[in-house]
Amino acid sequence: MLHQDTIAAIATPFGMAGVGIIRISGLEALKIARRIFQPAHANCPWETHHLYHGDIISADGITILDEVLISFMRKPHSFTGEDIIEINCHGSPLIIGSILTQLLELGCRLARPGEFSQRAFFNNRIDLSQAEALAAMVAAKSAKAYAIGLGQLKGSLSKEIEALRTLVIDALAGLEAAIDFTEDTSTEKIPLLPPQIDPALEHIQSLLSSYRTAKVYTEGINVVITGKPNVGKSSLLNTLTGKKKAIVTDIPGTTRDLITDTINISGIPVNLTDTAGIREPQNVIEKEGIDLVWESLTNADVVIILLDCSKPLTNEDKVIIDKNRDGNIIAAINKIDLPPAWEINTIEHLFPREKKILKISAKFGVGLEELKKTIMDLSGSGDDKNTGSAMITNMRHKLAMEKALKNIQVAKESIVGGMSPEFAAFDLREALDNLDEITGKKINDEILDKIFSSFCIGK
Ligand SMILES: Nc1nc2c(ncn2[C@@H]2O[C@H](COP(=O)(O)OP(=O)(O)OP(=O)(O)O)[C@@H](O)[C@H]2O)c(=O)[nH]1
Ligand SMILES: [Mg+2]
Repeated sequence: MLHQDTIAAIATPFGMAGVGIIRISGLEALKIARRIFQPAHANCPWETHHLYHGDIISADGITILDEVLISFMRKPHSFTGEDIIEINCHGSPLIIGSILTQLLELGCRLARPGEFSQRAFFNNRIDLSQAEALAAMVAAKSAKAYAIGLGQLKGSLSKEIEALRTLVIDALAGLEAAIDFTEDTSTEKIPLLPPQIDPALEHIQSLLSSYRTAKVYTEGINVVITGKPNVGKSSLLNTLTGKKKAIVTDIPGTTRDLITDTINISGIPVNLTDTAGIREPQNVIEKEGIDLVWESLTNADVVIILLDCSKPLTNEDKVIIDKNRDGNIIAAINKIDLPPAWEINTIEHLFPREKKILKISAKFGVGLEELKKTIMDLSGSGDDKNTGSAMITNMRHKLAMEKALKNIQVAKESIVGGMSPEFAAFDLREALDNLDEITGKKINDEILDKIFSSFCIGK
């Protein structure tokens, strides 16, 4: 697709920095660059993928706006598949802004969010799943999430989809032959199940099963710290994050709101939530806070139930344990630096046998390495074996993949049930469309616009 207009945008974040980058893409990119760039050396051949040193000159041709390095990537061997110019200027918002203004005056249009990636997609430089991988890399919260995105950008997911398409197309070819055969002879012939159907189903199921692990890498693990008032929940949040995020006092009922922060454990984001202490609320504010706790517990991947070993257990502790006993819980016995009012063996019967019971001191940072390790074990994220292969990280891809799975399953059932092969062929064609939604081979413009508009400007 040939875009007539030339777009420009600032590709680096707003603010002061060593360098700022302005990107231009389109038919006029080189022509416009020549009008504002004065090379330091008389010979400036504008060879593709070369960097030139010189000045950016204002429209009156007299004032030097900045000293820059400028690069040129000639189509089609550029990110967008169009001519691209990148200006590396000094990272002053003032300078970057004035160069951009000048580019707009010379005929560039300000790029919409994600428009460079959208052009790369339309010009077949990348498929839609690769464009989405790029956005995911920019937003990655952990090294592993970034690595998965990079794998997808390099085509790991696209290759899997292509392999799946081949299986479905071959299965369809087998069915179409059976349909022709039926028409030729006017005899009923029950087709055999094409040999590609079961491998295709297994392949999709294995990709779908990667979603849970991938979600841990991309979005992180949600860990909620709960317990009755004053057991040390806020102290634990503060020590784990190394910040004074939450107010700590010896007055029970100090925390009212949910307080969240993210830490990184072994390259995986762990979203911690400190909560109000659970007890019979003493006023409406506390009640609201406690309602929020129950809500946050429903979204928790791991729940830390904190107990205070320096004071006798109460009915409140037992209610909290009881309400969470089926969840992914860790019992953390806090304040072990103080003389104990009870021993671990007196509470073991309150938990299911396999539950982990740890001793910690939130205030003095004792036992926290073991606590972090247990969080990782419980979330299943210590299991690395999947990260090298293609993974599904994107909800849109997951939904399309589930639809493809369903359609292939229905096709299989209708063949096995002895129905005419036309029915199965119809379902397999639907499955192909579902796969093509992922790579963007078949997708409507509205969805495309929605996807790209969530990208950054300049990307
Ligand atoms: N000795 C000792 N004191 C602790 C420890 N952890 C917390 N404390 C103290 O216990 C008191 C309550 O701590 P918080 O962290 O505010 O407890 P909380 O569970 O957040 O309390 P609420 O917000 O009221 O629900 C404070 O005085 C802390 O200093 C610990 O490991 N050892
Ligand atoms: Mg608190």
